[in-house]
Amino acid sequence: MSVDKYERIWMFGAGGLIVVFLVIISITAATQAVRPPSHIEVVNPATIAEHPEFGDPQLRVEADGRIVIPVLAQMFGFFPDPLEVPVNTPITFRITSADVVHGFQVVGTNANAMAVPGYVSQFTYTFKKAGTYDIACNEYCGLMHHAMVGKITVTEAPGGQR
Ligand SMILES: [Cu+2]
Repeated sequence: MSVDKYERIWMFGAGGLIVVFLVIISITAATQAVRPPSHIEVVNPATIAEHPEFGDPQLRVEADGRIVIPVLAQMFGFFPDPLEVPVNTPITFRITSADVVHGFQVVGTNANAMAVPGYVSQFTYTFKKAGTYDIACNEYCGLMHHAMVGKITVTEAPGGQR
């Protein structure tokens, strides 16, 4: 049985690529830890209950007027919940997990981050429309994953600002 010369070149080329990919995947898996893609900030999940920010997470207003919300994701809910924020105001979310990897997705927006134990995921989002939004966990985290839903109510800013 003979294989055409060009067929053989392509066979070895494709086989070589598979080997290269497997080597890259193996090296990555052996040397890289699971972590968020940006904003590397660490926190100890074992002592999270005593943490000054995440032990009893509460919405806070910084001296410069920014609204910051620390969020603790934990089987099977988000804390604090429900949330209430004003419309057209930048909201900085700081999210971590007490146990396994969870997701934090504000449904119908592009506000979306992973909640990884040991790390703080942070992003800032401005709601343009008042209303009530669901927050969904979009990383499978256990038996009640489907019930892990939070709520955020976006209210018209006081004084009728738009
Ligand atoms: Cu979850």
